[in-house]
Amino acid sequence: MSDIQTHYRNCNICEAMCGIEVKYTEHENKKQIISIKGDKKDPFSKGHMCPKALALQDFYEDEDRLRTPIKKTADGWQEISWQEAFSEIGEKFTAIQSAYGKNALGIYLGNPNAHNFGNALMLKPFSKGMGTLNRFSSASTDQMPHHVAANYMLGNGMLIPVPDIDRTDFMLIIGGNPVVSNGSMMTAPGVLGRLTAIQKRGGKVVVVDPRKTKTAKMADQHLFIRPEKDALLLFSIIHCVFESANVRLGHLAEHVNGLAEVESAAKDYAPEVVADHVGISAEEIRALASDMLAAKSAVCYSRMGASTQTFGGLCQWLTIVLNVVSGNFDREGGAMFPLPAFNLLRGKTKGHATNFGKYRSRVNNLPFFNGEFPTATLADEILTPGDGQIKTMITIAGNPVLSAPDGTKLATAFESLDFMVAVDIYLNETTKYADIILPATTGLENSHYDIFFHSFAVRNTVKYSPAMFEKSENQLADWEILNGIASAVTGKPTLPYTPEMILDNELKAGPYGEQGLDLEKLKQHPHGIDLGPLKPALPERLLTESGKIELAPSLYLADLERLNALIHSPAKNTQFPFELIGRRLVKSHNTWTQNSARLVKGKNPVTLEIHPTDAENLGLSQGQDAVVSSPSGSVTLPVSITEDVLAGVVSMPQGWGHNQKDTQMTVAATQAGVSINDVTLANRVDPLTGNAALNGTPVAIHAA
Ligand SMILES: Nc1nc2c(c(=O)[nH]1)N[C@H]1C(S)=C(S)[C@@H](COP(=O)(O)OP(=O)(O)OC[C@H]3O[C@@H](n4cnc5c(=O)[nH]c(N)nc54)[C@H](O)[C@@H]3O)O[C@H]1N2
Ligand SMILES: Nc1nc2c(c(=O)[nH]1)N[C@H]1C(S)=C(S)[C@@H](COP(=O)(O)OP(=O)(O)OC[C@H]3O[C@@H](n4cnc5c(=O)[nH]c(N)nc54)[C@H](O)[C@@H]3O)O[C@H]1N2
Ligand code: SF4
Ligand SMILES: [Mo]
Repeated sequence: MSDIQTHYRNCNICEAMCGIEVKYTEHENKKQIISIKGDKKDPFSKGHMCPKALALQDFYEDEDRLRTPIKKTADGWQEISWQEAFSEIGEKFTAIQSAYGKNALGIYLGNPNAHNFGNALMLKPFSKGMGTLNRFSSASTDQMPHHVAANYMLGNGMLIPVPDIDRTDFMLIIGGNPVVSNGSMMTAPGVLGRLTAIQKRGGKVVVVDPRKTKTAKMADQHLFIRPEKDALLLFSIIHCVFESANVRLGHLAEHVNGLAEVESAAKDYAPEVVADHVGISAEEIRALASDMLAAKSAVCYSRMGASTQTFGGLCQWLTIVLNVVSGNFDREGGAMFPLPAFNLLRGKTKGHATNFGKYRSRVNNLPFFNGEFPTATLADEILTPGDGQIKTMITIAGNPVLSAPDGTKLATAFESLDFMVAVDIYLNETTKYADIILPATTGLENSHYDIFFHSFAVRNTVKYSPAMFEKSENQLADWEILNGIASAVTGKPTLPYTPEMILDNELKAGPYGEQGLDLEKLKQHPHGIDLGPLKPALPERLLTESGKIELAPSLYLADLERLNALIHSPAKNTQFPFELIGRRLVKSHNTWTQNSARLVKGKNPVTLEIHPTDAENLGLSQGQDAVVSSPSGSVTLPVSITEDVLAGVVSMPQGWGHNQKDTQMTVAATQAGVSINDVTLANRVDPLTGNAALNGTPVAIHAA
């Protein structure tokens, strides 16, 4: 058929940045999608995509998706004009901030912002412009410990090393399940292929996880670890590196501070000391260390399981330490630094690093970092009266009622606000508390450039995607909505430029600008351009004041007392004896993709995985309902009895629970499941970084 046309772009659902090819027809200015496939000519993803990309069509066509601003009235939700919406928001925010102070406005930013070209550029100036310090985001229910470690050790929170997966001979994965998540803080489209390639070239993949995940199943070795004991394991491996006199700093020898402090600290964590606590034998730990050291190149990569836990800060610090001391830092096959075409670190000078903890949160004394306070404390900041209390909120592409610890408490908090605004595409568990919802264009309606994830990519590539669908007259992009709000509140837009103008400037000023890279060139290369493998970049790109890698920043050493308590006074929780961990599913992304019928068809995936011995002790049989409870609440869901989880540990999916009244995600409601965050605890954080400790939640289980 001759009228079939093709649109090339990147899928922007997750961090993998897969190139896709969308076939469509066009009649009377209306485009109809025929197919979505992986783009074989994308130099990075080479045709790979996952089932979620197909749902981009569903999100575009979704009848539940909001397309005009709506306002809550006594007679229910009513459509209003953008102008009406902006002026009411302007009036309310201004009145509340004048009465109670600037910090009376709270801002919460969710995960899709990181995948949204316009907002990735506009949110920082927008948030600053609103004059409040009460800013929160999903970063602190996720990767904050990575930013803190990079900040202290390398001089900037965004200077984060990524595993050189395509050249490594040994990959140690701690608390990550990239085969399902498609990689995180490691943009590596088609990651399963990249992992298998390690094995094909004679290398080894080792997974450390309390659950035998899909990644663990394909790996050469899987070690079950007790939740939240990763810092002990990492220290113990580092101990072995020193003990066997295998510290190899290579080209970094003159550029490392704090080696002696690390060596001395590591003395306390011999494999024999930590083994029982970690649940991995001393022999296995020693073998792991010597395997890593024997490999031609090796890298330790640790993710969600090792950051959203009470020792997340220490884990991310020790991951970098291990890569440095084992001689695998800034080196082919080790942990390396991407050089993105839009370089977020352009112009940054040494010693500028953010003043961590310059402010402390009012109620729980948690650190402000990277322009925000930890989300775990948001509910308390709203519910606790006093000077500085949050009275009004705006959520932007976030669903913290389902995604943040103790979501039910957050729902109560949102309900108590004087006024709330949500910039979102759905009427969901969070946005239902808003007084006004402002729906943005999404997915295929937006142009796209990945501002953030090129900075974490395992190869340097670059790509711009134009919008496929033209937005209708009454629609606005997220960044245009932010400008509308900013203008109504402050009298001027957040930024007077379009995202495309900023991109073009940055490309020209960036590391490939001299080679003629600009937006025009990207438009001529719809599949993207390959810029080559990662290259060694240190010490030149270090941004610490000393110009060196800071291996032993004092705040980490100060946190060791807490780690030592794990060994010397281990606590047993008799009331809540199980440890709850989360899991991700292939066909859902966090809380928001469940309104796609093709993604939620089939058996309900929201089950509680439990070990056969535990199930037997509790008298639970396959498929029977169990109640999971903690001090914050309880949920009831069917059990799935499996040896894939460690005894004493239970696992349930994150991102579910679309069963609430007054929401409108009709497809999602048919397979609602329950929300894990009805039982996680807002007061369980990593005190070092303030990151939520979503994994390892102590819970009780009994038959329903
Ligand atoms: N227990 C537990 N909790 C977790 C996790 C876990 O592993 N376990 N994972 C954590 C992690 S890693 C993360 S990142 C967070 C995510 O936490 P959140 O970011 O709060 O949750 P999301 O589901 O990503 O919410 C996305 C929201 O954005 C809306 N949306 C989607 N697309 C668009 C768009 O184009 N524009 C606008 N304006 N809105 C849009 C959706 O409707 C939805 O309301 O959850 C965290 N919570
Ligand atoms: N399909 C799909 N893909 C996604 C998402 C999704 O919802 N669905 N979400 C995206 C987002 S926002 C993110 S941040 C990434 C996350 O990407 P990953 O970190 O790769 O994904 P998780 O599945 O959260 O992996 C965490 C692993 O840690 C394990 N774990 C839990 N507690 C511990 C512990 O104490 N120690 C150790 N060692 N392991 C532990 C869990 O069993 C799990 O296997 O995935 C992204 N990709
Ligand atoms: S892995 Fe799937 S969701 Fe992630 S970018 Fe690729 S196609 Fe999209
Ligand atoms: Mo995330």
